Amino acid sequence: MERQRVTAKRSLTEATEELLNRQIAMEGESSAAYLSMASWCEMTGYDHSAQFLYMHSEEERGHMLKLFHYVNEAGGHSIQPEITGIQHHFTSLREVFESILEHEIAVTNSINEIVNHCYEIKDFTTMNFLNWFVEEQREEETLARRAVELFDLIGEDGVGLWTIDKEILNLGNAAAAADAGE
Ligand code: OFO
Repeated sequence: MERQRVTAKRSLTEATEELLNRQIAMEGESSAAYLSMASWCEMTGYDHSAQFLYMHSEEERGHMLKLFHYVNEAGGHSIQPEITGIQHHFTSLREVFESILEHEIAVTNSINEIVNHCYEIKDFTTMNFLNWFVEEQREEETLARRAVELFDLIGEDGVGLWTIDKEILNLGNAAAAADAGE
């Protein structure tokens, strides 16, 4: 027999729970998408970008778990998302990073919508919790934008792509070091 929820009362609304579960799915999709990109990069010989993306995929799983624990601790039910439709093939390294930038902008918009919802219903607890994601998205977007800029700054001809591949990992390592020093 299914175990009943012990605490029936909670301040988390069903609407907020649903929005947070959608965000859980989005972070899970990010993790899966970046893992798939890491595989393509490794298979294509972009080893540094692959390393960056393997790390990034782990980071996204961390984001998903942060939300997962919050929803359950707030008296809700975190749902493990079904993840399908992941892209496995790419035409270029530039395409990989352009789609990361687009994806991160979509994640920022999604977080902002949930924060706005929390503000409107005065759920300041969840709003406060989401502040971490607001700041994280600022960093994630900057990182993705810097990676895309490398393609025009360095140029893809000659040893260009080889250099871009190395610089992408440098960007990732610098961001990780900055996070660790926080
Ligand atoms: Fe979770 O920040 Fe990227 O998607």
